[in-house]
Amino acid sequence: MNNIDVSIIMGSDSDLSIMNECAIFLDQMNISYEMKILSVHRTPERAMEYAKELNERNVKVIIAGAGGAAHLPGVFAAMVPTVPVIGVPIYTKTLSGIDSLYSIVQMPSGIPVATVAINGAKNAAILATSILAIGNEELTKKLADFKKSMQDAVIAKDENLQELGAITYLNNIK
Ligand code: RP5
Repeated sequence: MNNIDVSIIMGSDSDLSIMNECAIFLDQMNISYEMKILSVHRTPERAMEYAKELNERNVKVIIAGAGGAAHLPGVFAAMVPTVPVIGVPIYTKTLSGIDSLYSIVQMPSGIPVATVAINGAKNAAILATSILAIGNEELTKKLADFKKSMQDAVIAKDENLQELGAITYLNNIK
């Protein structure tokens, strides 16, 4: 079994396009991960096996995305009790992802899932990076550089707005 820092799990391949945003960010940060489709409803035994496996590996963060009756993050928080779990509520057509959000965020006391916004997969990866950066100077620097580049982008936009005015600015970004 290979060592990885982050396990990215999701309930269905219909979650993959969103959850892949985690992979893109972790790649940018050079953080090792693996991705798996696992359902605590449709493949309960397989999910339990993988949870057991994670307990034996040195995985540092689990990111779990699920939609609807989204039990995957909570069950993994219960089954892998010493590893932080970040839950990503996936948007649903029926209830706009509110179902996923409430299912993931309302964990009982003692079994937390750090829940990001609906479809907030990139933020889940950023939060995972912050956790992994504790005591890791190189990763802290990479994360700080990323935050700085975000700041610079906002400042550049404001400078553009001041220079062009709102109408020209909006015409330019159409
Ligand atoms: C959940 O059910 C999955 O996480 C997914 O978001 C949702 C719908 O799954 P599919 O019917 O698209 O496979 O378990």
